[in-house]
Amino acid sequence: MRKIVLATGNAGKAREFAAVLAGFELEIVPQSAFDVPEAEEVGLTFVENALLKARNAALHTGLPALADDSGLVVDALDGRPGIHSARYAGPGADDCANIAKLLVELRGVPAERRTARFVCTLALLRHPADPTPLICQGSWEGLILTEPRGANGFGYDPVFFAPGERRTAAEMDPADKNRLSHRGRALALLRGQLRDGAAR
Ligand code: ITT
Repeated sequence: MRKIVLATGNAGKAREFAAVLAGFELEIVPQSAFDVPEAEEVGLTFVENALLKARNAALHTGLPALADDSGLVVDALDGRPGIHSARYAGPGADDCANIAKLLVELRGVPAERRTARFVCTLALLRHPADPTPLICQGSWEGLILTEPRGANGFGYDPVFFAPGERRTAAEMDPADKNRLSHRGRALALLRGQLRDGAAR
């Protein structure tokens, strides 16, 4: 496989993909290079939405497509914001508004019950009707702080504390985050599958 379209409009994700897939024998073209309309994310799970995004990009470009559906799953909130992570505080909500809503919902929840994980599902479709997509999933365990720390990354990174690292995802340099993160882990699995020739 040579050229594939990356089905995301999220600049933070696109930066991480570019870093992790650099040097791999793939030419990754962002879907912004084509007039791909936004996919309707009507699935109830990360895997359904990743497939919808990849299929939409494959349909509109004629290229194999790789999509990511990801989010933050917080135990004390019964898994919210989950698949609604991008627009948790409402349509068009930015990262600050989403973080603010999360912190309000977790007000009063003690440290030991603030467990959460980032999850990432990748879907690679060779063509829109591909009956055997490659699916790879990764997760990253952490705790939600009571206030933001750090300026790197995107999304909920400033409130996601990685206990093993003793810092938030937004306090890590990009290489460290990519090594540990849900997206980094899912991409490592995908690279393994591609190396084994799974995408032929
Ligand atoms: P695309 O659908 O165009 O890829 P999106 O941002 O709408 O972009 P999702 O529906 O998958 O994508 O939502 C993912 C959200 O989960 C994202 O906007 C962040 O709020 C959060 N998120 C995912 N990965 C993250 C990470 O590595 N660090 C911080 N927040 C993350």
